[in-house]
Amino acid sequence: MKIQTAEVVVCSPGRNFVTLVLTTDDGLVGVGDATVNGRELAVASYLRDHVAPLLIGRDAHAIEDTWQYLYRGVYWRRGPITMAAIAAVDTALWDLKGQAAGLPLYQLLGGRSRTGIRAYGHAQGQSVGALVDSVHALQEQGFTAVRVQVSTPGLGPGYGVPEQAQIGLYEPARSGAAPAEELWDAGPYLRNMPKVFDSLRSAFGPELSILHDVHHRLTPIQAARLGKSLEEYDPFWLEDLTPAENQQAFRLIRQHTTVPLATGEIFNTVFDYLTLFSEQLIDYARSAVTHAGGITGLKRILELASIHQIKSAIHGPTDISPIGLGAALHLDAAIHNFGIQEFMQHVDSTYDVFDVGYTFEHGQFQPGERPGHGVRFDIEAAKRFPYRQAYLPVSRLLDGTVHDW
Ligand code: GCO
Ligand code: MG
Repeated sequence: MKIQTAEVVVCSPGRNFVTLVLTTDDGLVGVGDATVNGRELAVASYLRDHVAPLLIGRDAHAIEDTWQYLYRGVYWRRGPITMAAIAAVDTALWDLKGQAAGLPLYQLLGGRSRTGIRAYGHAQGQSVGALVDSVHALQEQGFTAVRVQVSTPGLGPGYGVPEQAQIGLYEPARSGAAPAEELWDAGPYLRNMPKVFDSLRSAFGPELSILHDVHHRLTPIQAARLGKSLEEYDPFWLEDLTPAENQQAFRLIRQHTTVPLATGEIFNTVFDYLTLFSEQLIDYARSAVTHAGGITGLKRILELASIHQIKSAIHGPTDISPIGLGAALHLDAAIHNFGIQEFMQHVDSTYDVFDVGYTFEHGQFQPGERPGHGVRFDIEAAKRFPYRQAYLPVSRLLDGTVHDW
């Protein structure tokens, strides 16, 4: 089975996505996701100009060799753009292998290890009241785990909360010639969050799994303080408490709190986790198929995580395309150390282009039984949704200093 064509499509059904479409000499079509939010054109060029020409004529079954060829052969290894490009190729090749075998991808990854894939949804609000309503709305959809994000008084809507006072989708990237700018001040945030969690536990009791994403904004000692202050409310996890490229920073947090910790959505190779794993500094690894070198790359990370009893929590925002989510669900179904799957729901127009084989019901996903990863890409429909320049916001402190968003 030889690769015959390799096409890169940037489209915007609801938001920007980068999709790689591979066809083979026996008429199969495999697709992969390479979406890097705010840098879509960079990864599209990497794929179109430097990778696609090298794929033509290669054996589509040689997944590991292709992965190593693209990882070691480029010399300038690692990084979000390189690893997203490799991810798209890898995911498309696993999709082709499943189709050639007539099997859903999870069967090639070891078969099912669980009956369903538990997901968490995104709840948000500009006030605690609006946040409570948002959690109720998710519970009605069957979610038993919710991520909660709320505005900090005096700091505007803030991360994870739509500008409009509405219960609905929060799309972080905003179209325009330059990034939007948001304010951050740790003081009011650290004083506000224990009150928010107290209200949530009063409203929903002890059973609901409550997750919160700090989004890289605290110093290590501020992170330790937040963890300690929320411990009595039993969070399912606190995510991205502090920038994790300094993996050792988590040692300080662990000294002060037993709250479970999640990080890694912006990581793209196993090397980003080595200290965090070996010293038990986190409990959930957040990398996605789309950003960590595909099924092959993420499987390697999660196998190492399993040695340290660290679980998966594959990143699943709207800027992971349905292809990236669909591929993740097959890993979720097969690996032993599954933790939870993020499900930030795509808007309807996204499904005009991506035909998914997975289902979501009663708070759980099923990967579907279609051969391959089961997500199909309508290249003609994609043309109706041209790319729109969009950036993730930039965060600044009250004195104007750039901060982590
Ligand atoms: C999450 C992430 C997202 C990111 C987004 C950036 O936990 O889902 O933090 O909300 O902000 O994926 O593109
Ligand atoms: Mg996050």
